[in-house]
Amino acid sequence: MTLSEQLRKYLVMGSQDTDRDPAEVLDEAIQAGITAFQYREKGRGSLEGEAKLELGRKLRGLCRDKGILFIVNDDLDMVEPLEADGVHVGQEDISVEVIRSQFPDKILGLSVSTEQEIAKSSLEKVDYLGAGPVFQTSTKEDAKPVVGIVWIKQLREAYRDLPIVGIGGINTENASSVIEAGAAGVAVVSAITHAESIAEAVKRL
Ligand code: TZP
Ligand code: MG
Repeated sequence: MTLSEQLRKYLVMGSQDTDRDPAEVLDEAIQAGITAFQYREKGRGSLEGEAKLELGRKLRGLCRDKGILFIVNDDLDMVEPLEADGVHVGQEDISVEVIRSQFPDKILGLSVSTEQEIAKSSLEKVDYLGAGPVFQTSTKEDAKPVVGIVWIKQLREAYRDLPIVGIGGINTENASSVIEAGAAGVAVVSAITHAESIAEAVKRL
């Protein structure tokens, strides 16, 4: 599978995103057909320290068993302990140059929301772009202004060789518009973690 194919249905989740056991949620999502997972333990109610690492190990194990990409969000110090396939960072995090020199072989994803962010980022160091929030989201409290489908199209035209993953407010109704705009995949939190039926939601995505 190419990286683009692996990024197709990308679940992003931490314990704060579900009232259930996150391992159960991830397991159901994997069985239903997600292709990638990002461990994003962040925001109100999230775990810290050893508990965070412990849950990470459990989720990592599930992904390894099923050959699902396992990416950690921001926490560079979890990459090695969890033997992550990669790391996803935003603009507020350490620069991608530094991360690339520290992890030459890991998959590196970078969130971009504006032209200014693009201008100050070394895109040649990254393996894929996270673009969003495409639609309104209530999952991330400090989310940037909505960028819309048009941002996916712009990135697609400007960076032909970089897979793009849309994120933010993507659900079973609007996911196809994100792919049609040129995204390799859709990254979702609540469309899966708050679904009545995870199996159904993943299939419809
Ligand atoms: N980054 C930009 S929007 C977002 C993140 C992590 C949250 C997406 O959550 P949802 O529930 O899929 O809108
Ligand atoms: Mg970040």
